[in-house]
Amino acid sequence: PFQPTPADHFSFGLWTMSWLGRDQFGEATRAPLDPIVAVEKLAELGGWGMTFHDDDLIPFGSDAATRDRIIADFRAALDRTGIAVPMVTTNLFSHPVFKDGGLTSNDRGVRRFALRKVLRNVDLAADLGAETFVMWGGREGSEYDGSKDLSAVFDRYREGIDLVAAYIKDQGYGLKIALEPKPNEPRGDILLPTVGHALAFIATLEHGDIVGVNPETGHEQMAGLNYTHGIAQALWAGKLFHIDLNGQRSIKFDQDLVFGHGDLLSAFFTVDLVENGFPGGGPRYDGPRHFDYKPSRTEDYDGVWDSVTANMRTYLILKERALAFRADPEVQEALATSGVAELARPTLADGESTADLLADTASFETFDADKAGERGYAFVRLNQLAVEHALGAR
Ligand code: 3MF
Ligand code: MG
Ligand code: MG
Ligand code: MG
Repeated sequence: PFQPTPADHFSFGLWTMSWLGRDQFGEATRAPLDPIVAVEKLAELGGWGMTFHDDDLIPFGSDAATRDRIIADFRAALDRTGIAVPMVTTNLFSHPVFKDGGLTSNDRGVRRFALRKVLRNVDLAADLGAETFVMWGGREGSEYDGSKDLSAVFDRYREGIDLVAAYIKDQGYGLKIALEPKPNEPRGDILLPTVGHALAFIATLEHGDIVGVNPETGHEQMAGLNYTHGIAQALWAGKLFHIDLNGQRSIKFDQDLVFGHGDLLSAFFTVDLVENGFPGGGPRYDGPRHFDYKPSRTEDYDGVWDSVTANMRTYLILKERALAFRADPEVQEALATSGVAELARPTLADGESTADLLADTASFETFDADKAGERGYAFVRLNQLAVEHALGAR
């Protein structure tokens, strides 16, 4: 059991298994990984999709002939293994040219270069049949508040994203853009730090219809926020285009642990939402189950492959647990006691006006607030049932 198959739609960033363990304080702990080997290994382990930044596959600055050869070899490996490329993203953060940002660098020449790099990669994404184009603005931000015009910076961000979205439409590509929020790291403060900020920004775009979000578990948790709530609001808004699953243990540097190796109970409810949907129905997420994590630098390549499997197994175990939770008659009774389904009922009756509400004395003048305040919601019992299901004790 819990053996992943392509039908599970598990995808991984090429940069995850290829991470060599280089960090702020230490050198690489592993030798480079050939992208072709990564594709073959992912297929062998039951994965479905491989995603990548342009520079993960094609080293920055490669000439056109080298680029074409690398892409041809990669495509051959995809054909051989059946691995899909559901998402592609652009590296606007590694090269020194992007140290003050890509689309929002103070340097206009850098902004134009960044746009060209993105558009070239959009063409590649479409060519490989990707559906989602992720844009993580890791260097879009600052260390010092006085270093940016904090109004112009959003004008430039909007100009850049709208230009890319318009290009996608003009070319007739089926791609959608997913902005990935993160509060900090590598910049001291990154623009669009949370799902909420990104959603508010998208609402100002001219081509926002094809722009949504790609929330990452650890990124929301780095800001002390609830990931499941974040993806729920994005889903509710019709904007959950992609997800980056991983693990994070509280507010600190971006740990990129294996999914479930951070806040396990939060991971349980994330899987519950993705697999079971909202209790009362509503929009569902049907995109890739994508992992964006880093195999710890303590691991050799056996440990890397173990960690790839760990993400998928943890997800499948939590999926089984979440299905059992919702199917348990005791849970259904507890949900009813807690009034969970009551929330799906509109607060005003069908056709009732605000004037009707104001005239309804039962809702205010004779409403017994003290008595209503005595109601026990029994949320603790409900949560204990979730914990017991998550732990396999039921
Ligand atoms: C960094 C990230 C990024 C993005 C990637 C697109 C290097 O914290 O999460 O990965 O996920 O650029 O998915
Ligand atoms: Mg990340
Ligand atoms: Mg992360
Ligand atoms: Mg990510």
